[in-house]
Amino acid sequence: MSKPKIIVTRHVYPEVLTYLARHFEVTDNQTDQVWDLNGWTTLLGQHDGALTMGIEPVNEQVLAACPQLRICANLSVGYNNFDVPAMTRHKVVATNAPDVLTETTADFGFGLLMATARRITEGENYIRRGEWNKWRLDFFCGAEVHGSTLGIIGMGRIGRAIARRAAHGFGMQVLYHNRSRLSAEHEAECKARYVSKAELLAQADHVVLVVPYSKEAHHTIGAAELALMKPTATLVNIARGGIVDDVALAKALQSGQIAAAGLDVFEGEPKVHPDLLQCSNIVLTPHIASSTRATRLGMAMVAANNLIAFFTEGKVLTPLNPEVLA
Ligand code: 8YV
Repeated sequence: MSKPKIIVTRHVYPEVLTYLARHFEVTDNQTDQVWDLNGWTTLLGQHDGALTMGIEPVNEQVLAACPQLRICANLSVGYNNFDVPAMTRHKVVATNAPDVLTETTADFGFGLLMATARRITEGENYIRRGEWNKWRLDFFCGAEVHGSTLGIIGMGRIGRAIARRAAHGFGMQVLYHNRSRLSAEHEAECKARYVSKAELLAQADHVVLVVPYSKEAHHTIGAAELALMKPTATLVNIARGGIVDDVALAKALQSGQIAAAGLDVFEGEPKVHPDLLQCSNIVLTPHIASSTRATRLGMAMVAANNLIAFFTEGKVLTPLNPEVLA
């Protein structure tokens, strides 16, 4: 019997391809080309399954052109590239890769908070420009992290992992806002207090965004929200571009409405809004919060195992639309 045909949409570690090749006829993209929508749709239409990176659109228009397709397995935990209801209508299984990246991403979120609050890259850039010629008492004075108040918007697995670091490692007060309140057990574990978004923004010294992207979450932080924050506050976004209104943020950073921002994700990335690039009180990273070799390999393996389980046993490990399997 011929093997199912799957496509791996971008460069992956070779061991992932070796593993997949035991079960599938694999089309890889080890030259890491970025296909346009037509190219992507045409290629996807020639396969039974896809290992996707969380950025390729799988929507009504794409699905209509891919009648052979049965499953798309994201290696990311975020799945805003999928139109899940459309996938369900087309009987295409959708999976993501939760858990495997939680601690690594929380480490990064905390690192970005530290770098932003303590102005680490501003200091580095100053040295690189050759401007450092004497020490000053108020040199790159930043904001305290230990003992301060952290507000987390989006209290899923990654939010809770950041809260644990903050409460237990740095003695921070943790406030959170989420669609639903956590169980008493989870609140106690990360010593976190549920508050409204407005209260969180007004009280927090540092705000970290870990909310998944959805239409409802678009511009969770815009001009009105930035206006509620303390002028000394730090904003960190490791969630998705579009959760923050980048233009409003650039204005708030330039006018001193808030002190600093750390951004790993951007509206329209890999493009970054030029107004943000003009701000010195900002730390920018290119969507790398989960990027360690072990974690990225683990994420790819979760996606690979979803594809294998689906084609060999008719089930998956981390379904987003289990009704398709039923
Ligand atoms: C991924 C992420 O690296 O898992 C997610 O949702 O944002 C990252 O960890 C990214 O989505 C890959 O495209």
